[in-house]
Amino acid sequence: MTRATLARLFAAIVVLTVVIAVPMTQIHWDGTQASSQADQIDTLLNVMIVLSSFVFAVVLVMLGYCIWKYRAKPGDESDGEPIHGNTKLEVAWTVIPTVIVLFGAIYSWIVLGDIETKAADALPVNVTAQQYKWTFNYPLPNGQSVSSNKLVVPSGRQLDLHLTSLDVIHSFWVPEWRIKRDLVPAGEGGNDIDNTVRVTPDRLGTYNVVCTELCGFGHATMRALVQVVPSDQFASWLAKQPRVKPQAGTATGSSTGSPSEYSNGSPTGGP
Ligand SMILES: [Cu+2]
Repeated sequence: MTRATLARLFAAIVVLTVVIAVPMTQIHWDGTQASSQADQIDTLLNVMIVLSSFVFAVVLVMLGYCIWKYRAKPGDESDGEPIHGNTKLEVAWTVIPTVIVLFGAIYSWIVLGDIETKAADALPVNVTAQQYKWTFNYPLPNGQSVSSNKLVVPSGRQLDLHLTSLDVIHSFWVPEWRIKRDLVPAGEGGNDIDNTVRVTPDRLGTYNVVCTELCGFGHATMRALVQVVPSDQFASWLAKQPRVKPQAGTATGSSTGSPSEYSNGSPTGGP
């Protein structure tokens, strides 16, 4: 292969990469950005799209080139040349993908470490999945709790979601928040799978929790409403919800629930 051919192939790969990657990165795959993590995740996704487009372009261009260059002439019934090995090529196609994969792994690791750092005032919510419904439980400081079928959360405050499944594997996903985590049922000896996920909703509105793990016949209907509201509105919503009594044996105070832990400095309606 001459230098000129190599340069032309390289140019074709670059052009094809741009042709694939530019439209792909313009699409908002997961809707509007509604959490403080969304921007970093979208940037990560776009970098991965560009890298994947490059790899795809290399494969397509080399495939097309080989089909054209090494096509059999009409009437040519002879065997191909007996070729074995090409050390330079093999080193290249081992080292380049290794570098790309390592880059992707390290970059993702840094982004995940960054967006999953726990905030001091994180709001704990227990999320329980079962075929085919979601339950959200807000533990209160006095041992009582509030249980809801929709996930109402304050805007601008980190959520510390603890995920449990009662039957099979489900997956918690709010596309606009860009976070997704599996809920794995505890086996013998408890659950050693990472079962918390943190996210900071920063855009008011109504969204959906979507189960994104095929979990049975009702999987497609396994959704729950998410409402992101201002923090004072959240506190008054929480105050109006009926209290769930603590289980026997759980230490509890005599007062009714004080939602002050959830108010984030805003006035609360009181229970
Ligand atoms: Cu499910």
